[in-house]
Amino acid sequence: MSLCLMLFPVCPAGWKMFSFTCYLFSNKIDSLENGRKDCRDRGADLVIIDTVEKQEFIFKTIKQDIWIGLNDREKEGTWKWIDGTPLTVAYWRTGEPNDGGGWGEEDCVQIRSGVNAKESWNDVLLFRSLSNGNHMYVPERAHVTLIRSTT
Ligand SMILES: [Ca+2]
Ligand SMILES: [Ca+2]
Repeated sequence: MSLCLMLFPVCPAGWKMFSFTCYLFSNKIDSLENGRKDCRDRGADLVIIDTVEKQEFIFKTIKQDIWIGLNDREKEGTWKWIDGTPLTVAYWRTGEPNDGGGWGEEDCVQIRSGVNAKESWNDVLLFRSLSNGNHMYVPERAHVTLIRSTT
């Protein structure tokens, strides 16, 4: 008789797994602040992009622009992730970040869908008044449940 024990990570129903982290592509559209609150209510937070693989995964899965957890609200031009880590590798659109280019202070970041994966970030106003200020958001949940399977 042989017994095989395996540990494998699982995500809650409806969430997608990538690299041992769960993502919910719910197509929900809201303001950055409401989006972040919804993420946190789910035990998650806005997406943090720390590898090129993750950038490509998120980019290819989204159907519209999304908020990500990056901002320079504390100090203009100093980009920080919502977990406090500084930005090291970025995927800005050409000409971005432009801090609004005179239209206002852009301190929050969206990933534009339908452009190039590695050139898709744009800094935007927290409350966009020029156009629709609501984007989709993708909760990212770092913790996965480990369950033990015996076969
Ligand atoms: Ca800014
Ligand atoms: Ca911009």
